[in-house]
Amino acid sequence: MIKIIHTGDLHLDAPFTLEDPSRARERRDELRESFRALTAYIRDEGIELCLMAGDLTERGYATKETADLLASEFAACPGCRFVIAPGNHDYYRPDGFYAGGGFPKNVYVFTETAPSSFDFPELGCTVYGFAFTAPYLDRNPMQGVRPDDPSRINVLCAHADTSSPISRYCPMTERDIVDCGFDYAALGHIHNSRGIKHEGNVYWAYCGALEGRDYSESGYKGAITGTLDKRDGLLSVSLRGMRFSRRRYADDRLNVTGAAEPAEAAEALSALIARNGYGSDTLLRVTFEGSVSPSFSVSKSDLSVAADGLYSFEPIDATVPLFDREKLERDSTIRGAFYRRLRPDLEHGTPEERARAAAALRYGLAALDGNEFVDF
Ligand SMILES: [Mn+2]
Repeated sequence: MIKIIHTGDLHLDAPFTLEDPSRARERRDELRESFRALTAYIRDEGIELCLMAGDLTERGYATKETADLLASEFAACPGCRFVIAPGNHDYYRPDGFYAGGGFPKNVYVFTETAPSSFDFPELGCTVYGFAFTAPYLDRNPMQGVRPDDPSRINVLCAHADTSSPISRYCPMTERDIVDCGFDYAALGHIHNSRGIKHEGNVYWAYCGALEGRDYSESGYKGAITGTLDKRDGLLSVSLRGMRFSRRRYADDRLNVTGAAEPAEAAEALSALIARNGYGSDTLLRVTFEGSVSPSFSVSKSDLSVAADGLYSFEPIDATVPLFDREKLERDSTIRGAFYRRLRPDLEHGTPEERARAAAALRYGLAALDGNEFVDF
């Protein structure tokens, strides 16, 4: 039985796009902390094999400091073998990071696109894989490759894309994975893990990113860990996801139909935050939607008290000022005519057309009412 952990898509040194530059720096440091938490776990649990499925660093941003961090953390886990399959960001170059990284002896890096393997007889395990050697890899090098010795625990560690057969990032279908017949395929590239899949005795998973970096990478992130065992040809796999991320992105929606006052949006936001347990670990974005009074609009300053306990907060106003639409429908003045002119876009437009028409209605009705519209 071997104890493994599967990580990847760390993107150490990645820039975080946050409004506040000090927060962006803090997030970069926290990402390093998450990696240190992972290596601490490796030590504490006696993990024997760490599969690193590419994109350890961000292209163009990897620093000497990051190389030193990786080397020192690997060295601090002498009982664990680290196998690295470079991806499209940290692709292998003879003059690059991995070639001259000064990594300790327990680090094994794939260096070419042709399939190769590292054998660990003491674990009864062989790890197959390949490296990106450029930002793109248009074909799947593992096609037709089978494990040499079926009595071993045979693992694939690879940066590959199962989402499209024409991907430029090593297109690999789930059928390809099953056909290869590895016991476990530890994959990287897709930053949101979809859990551990299997067909028959072939298991595979994306570990996902270690820390989310934007709202498209929402939820807690981490690694996959557990055991692989094979006795008398009988495979047993026991793996689970484990959180290592310090924070999470959350992208939520709030329907505020009928709202006329900013306080109503604040109240709805407070309830949402309480309901979903969003706290100081959460970077929350909320899209406000629904038909509202034409005088209503969403502004960050009105919501700052409600959002106070969050790490960061970003509101998006997608409300439509249609709350008194029946009245506008019957309105025979220029207000009604203005509304009816905008109605097709408000009701059937693309999201951009709707947003533009909604803004036009707000500004227009406010102007017709003799109010100067104050935009925040
Ligand atoms: Mn990646």
